[in-house]
Amino acid sequence: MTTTVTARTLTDLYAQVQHFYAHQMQALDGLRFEDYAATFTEDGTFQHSPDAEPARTRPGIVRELVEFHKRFENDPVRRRHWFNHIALEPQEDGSVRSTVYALVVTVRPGGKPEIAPSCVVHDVLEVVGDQVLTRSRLVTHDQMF
Ligand code: SDN
Repeated sequence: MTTTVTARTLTDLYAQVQHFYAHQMQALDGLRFEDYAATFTEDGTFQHSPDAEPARTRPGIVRELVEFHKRFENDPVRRRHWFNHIALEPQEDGSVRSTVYALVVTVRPGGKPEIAPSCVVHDVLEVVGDQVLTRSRLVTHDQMF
């Protein structure tokens, strides 16, 4: 069954999107890049930094993340992306604009958490029944102004 966004309460949608983001970002932080890419539409786009080219399609997103994470090859590090202040705006076409604050927390063995960068995530989500997918994601960084 297909349910349009307009037929739902915002509360239901909000819980659904929070649940989606929890699984999506735990895939990224667990370095499960194929699982992360599978949370995008087939033709999805992903730009994690303003100075990076947008990655397109699921295989393109995996390639970009593998490339980006090479910088941590000899650097034992755990990174976690914390999402907060998720603001949703359902659109006429059934998609949902989602604007989210994100902090990237980095921890090295025995070290203290470092918080950087501080970001704003600009997503367009496709919500069809029980399924949420990211159609596009642009991440802006607060230090770049
Ligand atoms: O997927 C995200 C990201 C992300 O992938 C990021 C990456 O490096 C790979 C969702 C929401 C926010 C982000 C933020 C980043 C930060 C970016 C650059 C960096 O850590 O220096």
